[in-house]
Amino acid sequence: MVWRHYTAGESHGPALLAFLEGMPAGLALGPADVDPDLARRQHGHGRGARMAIERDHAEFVGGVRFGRTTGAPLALLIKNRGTEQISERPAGYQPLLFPRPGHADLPAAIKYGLDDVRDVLERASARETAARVALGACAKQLLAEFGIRVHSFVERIGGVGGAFPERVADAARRRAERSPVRCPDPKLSAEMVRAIDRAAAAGDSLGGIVRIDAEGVPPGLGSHTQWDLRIEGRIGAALMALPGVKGVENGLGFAAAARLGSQVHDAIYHGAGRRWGWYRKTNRAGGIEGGITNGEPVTFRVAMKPIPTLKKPLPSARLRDGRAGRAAVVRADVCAVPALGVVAEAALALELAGALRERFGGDSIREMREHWRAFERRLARPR
Ligand code: EPS
Repeated sequence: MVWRHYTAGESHGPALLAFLEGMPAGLALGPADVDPDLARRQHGHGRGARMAIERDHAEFVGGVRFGRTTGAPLALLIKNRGTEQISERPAGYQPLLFPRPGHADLPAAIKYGLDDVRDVLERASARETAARVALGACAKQLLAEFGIRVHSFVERIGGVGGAFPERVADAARRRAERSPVRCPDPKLSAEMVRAIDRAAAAGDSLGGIVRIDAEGVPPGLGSHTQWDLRIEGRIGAALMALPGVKGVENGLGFAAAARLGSQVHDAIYHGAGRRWGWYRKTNRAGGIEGGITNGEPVTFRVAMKPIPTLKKPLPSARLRDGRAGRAAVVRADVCAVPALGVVAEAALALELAGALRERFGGDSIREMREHWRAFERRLARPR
């Protein structure tokens, strides 16, 4: 079974491109399923002036006919509005000479032998995440066919954060969607907005923590039998690979290390009225045990570092000759944590949808449903 995706395109080039192979035939899919997530990614207090320029829209260039997938690779195109000429150097072009600490600027310039930071930032820019969000929205459509929903919210921005319950109510999720920082707690939201404003006024930037959950995930995705089949490893790798991410936790995560086993593991129950029969009253494992989903919500937390572009820049050294100076200052966001939640949803959705394809196979939605129903029948049978 093939399930792979990749993206191409630069931040200020003509467009971003996104490809996904492995989608079954017969799934209803179109821009109306993708554009709302593209818009959610663009929102959030702390974004820079670029977000007022872009109106992201996904054009389906391949894989869909008359509103349904055909089984062919999906190809999506998102046009950039904030473009620059890339075929020829325009008159008055200013290269960026001083790399920003914390950005890909220096390591990539060393690696590729470049002396203009713009050659790096064009592809390192988190603009690329628009393409991944578009693919994630397609994956979410597939998951939705099987009752699986993916959500996110912001737990912390800089020094402002709170503790949130293992199971989050739908009302809290709706509040997060209305919050300018995607946080379900209105008081914390207001404090986060103020913290972002303070950082902006000081010429600084802020990171934070987002929580992502998938509900309705069946037991049995991933496998304990091989390291690269373990589902938390696959999801964890996808989340760690998002721009700015420095830490990922599943369930209790690092906090589990300080507790006794009896305070960490989720006691097992079985009841006829339950969706999968088996269930837990707590979900400290974050829905995964032994590299396999256990039927509880899959939960992750993702930590993002502050944006590397600082209006009051840190010391740096010129790429060409190492001359001391200050890091480049360009238009940028002060905080992109609210957007990270939407991007992390996409990464989780893509990994879960891939694991779902592996588990239930089939070349069409109809075949996948037949396999899913056989699995449900097996779980429903008393042992
Ligand atoms: C980014 C810098 C800013 C952000 C950009 C990520 O863009 P610009 O350099 O054009 O002002 O707005 O994010 C996006 C364009 C986006 O769509 O998220 C960076 O350097 O990473």
